[in-house]
Amino acid sequence: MPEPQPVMPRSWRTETKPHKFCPGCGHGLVLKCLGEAIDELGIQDRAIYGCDIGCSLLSYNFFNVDSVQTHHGRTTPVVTGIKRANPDTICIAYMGDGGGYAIGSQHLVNSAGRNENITVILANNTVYAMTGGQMAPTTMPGQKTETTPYGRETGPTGYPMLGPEMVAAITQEGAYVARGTIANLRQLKSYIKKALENQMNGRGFSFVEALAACPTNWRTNAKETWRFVEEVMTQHFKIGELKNPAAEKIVKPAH
Ligand SMILES: Cc1ncc(C[n+]2csc(CCOP(=O)(O)OP(=O)(O)O)c2C)c(N)n1
Ligand code: SF4
Repeated sequence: MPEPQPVMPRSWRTETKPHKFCPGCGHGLVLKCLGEAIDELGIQDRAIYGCDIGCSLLSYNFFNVDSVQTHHGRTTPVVTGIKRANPDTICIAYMGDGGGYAIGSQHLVNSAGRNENITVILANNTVYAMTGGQMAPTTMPGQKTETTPYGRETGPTGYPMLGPEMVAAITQEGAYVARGTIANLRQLKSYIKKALENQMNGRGFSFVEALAACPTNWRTNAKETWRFVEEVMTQHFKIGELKNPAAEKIVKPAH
């Protein structure tokens, strides 16, 4: 009897699987939620997927949808241009925390400020993973990285960037903003679905940060990886919806 195959989202390209992420990587889980969300909303034929430089680029051929891979930090403006030229498409920009909060932060801020009708999904793994695990804007206080070998000191380097909180503060009415985690995939998928529905309903900017894992650069085993995601990251990054126009109220993240 042939081995039962794992169920993949219909919008994934089966011929490019197994994917190229390291074992235990968070990117694959976030993209599984995105794939299932695309399937359940029935938007595969009009979805456009953009990915950044960083480990997210390994997903350039991940989906069976029109896809584009951009320069580092530039996925948001590329996807904005595609959406403006083709308003009937559903445009998704996928990136890491370095791409969204460091080199591409100006694009995130300005597209959010203009209430562009696109969906940005950002995997926060607390490091610049693809280049070998340097400190990122989201590195946790005390976290050891290639460039903070004694742990991140908040004095000279500040505190981890609170992306969804910033986006919630600068967006107009109509924006959807949430932070989910790979430790709760059902919830993360529901946030991504609501973000896509926000765009489908023409309400404007939608943004989901997903707490993700990089065991390769964290140098953690499976148990340590999950402990870092569930217990350490959530001390600073609160999970929940920050703005949900469908619910017509601002929801405080759960503490
Ligand atoms: C303009 C430019 N600057 C710097 C780099 C080098 N670079 C490639 S990936 C990367 C960091 C990626 O980190 P992040 O965006 O957090 O994604 P991750 O790899 O963690 O998923 C950097 C600095 C580049 N490719 N292009
Ligand atoms: S280096 Fe980290 S983020 Fe990149 S594929 Fe490996 S586990 Fe994932």
